[in-house]
Amino acid sequence: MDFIHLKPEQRQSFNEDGFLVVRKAFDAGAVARLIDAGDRLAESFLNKPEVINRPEYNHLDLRPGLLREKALLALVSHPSTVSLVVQLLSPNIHLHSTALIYKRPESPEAPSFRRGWHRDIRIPRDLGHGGLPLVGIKVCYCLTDFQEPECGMTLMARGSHLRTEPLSIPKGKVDPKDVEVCDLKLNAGDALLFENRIFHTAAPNRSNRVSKVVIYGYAYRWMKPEVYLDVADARLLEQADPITRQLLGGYKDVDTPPWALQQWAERHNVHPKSVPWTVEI
Ligand SMILES: O=C(O)CCC(=O)C(=O)O
Repeated sequence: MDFIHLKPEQRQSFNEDGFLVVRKAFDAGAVARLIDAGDRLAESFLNKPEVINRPEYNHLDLRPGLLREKALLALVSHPSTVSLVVQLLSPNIHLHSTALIYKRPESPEAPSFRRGWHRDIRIPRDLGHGGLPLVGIKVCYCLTDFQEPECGMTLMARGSHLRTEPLSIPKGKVDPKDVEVCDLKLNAGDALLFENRIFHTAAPNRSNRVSKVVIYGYAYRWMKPEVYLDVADARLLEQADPITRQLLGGYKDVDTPPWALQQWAERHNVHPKSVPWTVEI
């Protein structure tokens, strides 16, 4: 995997906002290959008759089976995004989740479907909202342009990753009042990195085209991947390059060092802080 240096201003913006936009993360050829692959997986969804006033009918959130497509498998170790994830999180990571999210146009009058502000991985259910750890980063790859308001992009509450309480939503409304809600303007080929603690939500697609994204989540290797990723295909692992093998869960236990990304990071002068068990006093 090629090394892409994380700029200090990118780190700062990720730390302050809880998300980071990477412009032109993949080229037009990759966009076309990913759309081909995504459309194949979404074929029955795309061929359903349009029911404009049934928003639930117009959203596809497909989780299993993505890695059977070559273009989607190649994305697992995509340099311009995964390099940054390693520098923001750690070399000790693996793929934690996959999703193909397509949204067909919805009626502007229909109530907002799946508007549900949340933090990822359900950690606050156990630990509460205070002092939450950063344990995972999702990469949202845009396969279509997102230039209009409410055209299907996931909404981000800027800076809410550091919030120590639930979001406050005024009665009868769907969005919080005291945080900046970002409906980001992105192009096909751009990627949006966002961390597990940031409050975010699905948003409607009120445009006249189908919106398309692929979202891959990466997390520390001691975090159990989503159940549909559990059984890594042996043949797939055998054929994969060492970094992809690590990301697909190729090391059986967490005591095995994350050799592939650790060596890659060292080669590129990325040295995660060392945390000893004991210190001499
Ligand atoms: O469908 C969406 O835009 C929301 C995706 C989301 O909430 C997630 O990936 O955690």
